[in-house]
Amino acid sequence: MMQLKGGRLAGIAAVVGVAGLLIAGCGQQQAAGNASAANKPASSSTSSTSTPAPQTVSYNWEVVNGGNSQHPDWPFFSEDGKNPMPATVTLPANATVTLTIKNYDDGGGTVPATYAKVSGTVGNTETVNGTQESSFKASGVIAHTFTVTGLGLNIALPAATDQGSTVVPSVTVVTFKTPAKAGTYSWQCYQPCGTGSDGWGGPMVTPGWMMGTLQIQ
Ligand SMILES: [Cu+2]
Repeated sequence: MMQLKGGRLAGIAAVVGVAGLLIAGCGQQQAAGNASAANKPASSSTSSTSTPAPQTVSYNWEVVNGGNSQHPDWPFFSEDGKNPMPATVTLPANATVTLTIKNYDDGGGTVPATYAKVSGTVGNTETVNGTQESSFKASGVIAHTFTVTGLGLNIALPAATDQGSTVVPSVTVVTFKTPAKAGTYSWQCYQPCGTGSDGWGGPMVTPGWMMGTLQIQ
């Protein structure tokens, strides 16, 4: 489990109150959480009964269009612009998250209509290159999506543009609220950008690349 690059220390503080059960084995120590954990029955399997204080956090992600030595031809979501995301991405619970995603992939594909609409964000909108958007054409525009079905969250990432030999990334900014309670969700890109005849292989099925786990804690 990794804390996202750019996250604030407050994100770690938000873990206070989450039972030690959840974070045992993740290599994190949350001494302040011991008091509430001690009051739980030993057999408790719930991860949290308290709501952390609200907070505001922001992160910068990228979608990189290949070039990773592991799989040079696969696009991937990234925190550092070089490596895929961790298999499990962690966001604080009860937080207002502003996410900025620079997409360097210039290939727009086709998505089911559902994923051409922005959902689950504040106002069901996102800002792309400074312009507020709520939906896109389903074909030829969207290069990738960051979709968390369990949260109703769909962020569509329009293709980058080529200007001569320079790729100008699309810059998408969204704000959304995370659930008040801890939980585990799946995220997936729904533009078939992977390998195989249907585009659903390779990065589309490899955690951290075009899909993975989202942990709210
Ligand atoms: Cu994708």
